[in-house]
Amino acid sequence: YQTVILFYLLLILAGCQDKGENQPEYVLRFGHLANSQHGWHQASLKFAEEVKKRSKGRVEVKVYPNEQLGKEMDVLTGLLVGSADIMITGESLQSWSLPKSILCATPFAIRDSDHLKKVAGGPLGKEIEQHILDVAGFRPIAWFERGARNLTANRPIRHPDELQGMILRVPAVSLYVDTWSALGAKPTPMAFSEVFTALQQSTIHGQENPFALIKDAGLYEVQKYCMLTEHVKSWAYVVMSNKKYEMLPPDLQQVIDEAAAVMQEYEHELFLVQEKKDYQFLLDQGMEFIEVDKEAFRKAANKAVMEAFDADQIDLLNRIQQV
Ligand code: 2Q2
Repeated sequence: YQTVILFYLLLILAGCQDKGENQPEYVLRFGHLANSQHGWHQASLKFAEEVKKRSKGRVEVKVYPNEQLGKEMDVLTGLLVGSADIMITGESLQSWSLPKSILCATPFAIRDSDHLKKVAGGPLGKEIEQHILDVAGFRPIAWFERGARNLTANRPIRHPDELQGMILRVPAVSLYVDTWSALGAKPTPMAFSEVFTALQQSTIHGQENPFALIKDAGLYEVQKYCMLTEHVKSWAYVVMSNKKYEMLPPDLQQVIDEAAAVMQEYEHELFLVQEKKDYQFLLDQGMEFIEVDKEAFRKAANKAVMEAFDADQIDLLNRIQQV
């Protein structure tokens, strides 16, 4: 009889211990706007896996694609109030009194992929990251190269003159509003998760994004033409609430840093092969690619940027262009 009781006691104890080992001490919510096909999602899952492995299950990262955790601007607030912990963002940070952050996506500032890597991964990138951390309390833990942004619409556009009257969705980025206004369109800020429906219902006529998002959000179903404007070559940041980061013990902070480095490298590898595939996919789906008068776009955009930027932003832009 006693042995039976002892046996059950042991079972209960084992159960408790088991629970203790399996329950994570920390759960981190990681949101982004892309869908589960997108490289950002694959990279986020890689991060979650690395964190779990390296923390031996003490930290769990839950990934929410498709703005499931909220629209980009709302998740930024979420990071501060604790309803989200990690997210992928970039130029939208401009609206958070982070003037230097817009340099990650300034029209015609970056020449090519090589230039982008030197800037984002070098001292100027560090300067932007430090600014984001110091001013807003968002801690950049990785950066992702993105494909060039291209304009899509249901009519071909070769010159800015043809943009007159076009209602163009842009993310909530004031420099994008300034630039597209100067180019002649009617830019209207909108969350990414609303773009497909808005295009379908023709409340907007066009949008601009890299091939990857045009493909993964199915925008080719509602847009016939892709104008090769390549007006923005940008990178995005994976940012974590610094408050949350600092709540973690040092060993787990190290886990985050290491897992983020693995995620970054993984995303860079994915990006290398993905761009060409995405282009081919869009072509196969019947999208038509249109060469534009790039110089005309560049000239008008540069003028808008110079008018919108303050002295510090112009200084940073100059330093970027010297790299
Ligand atoms: O079009 C979009 O919503 C994205 O490609 C955005 O450029 C991106 O998420 C930025 O808003 C990043 O801050």
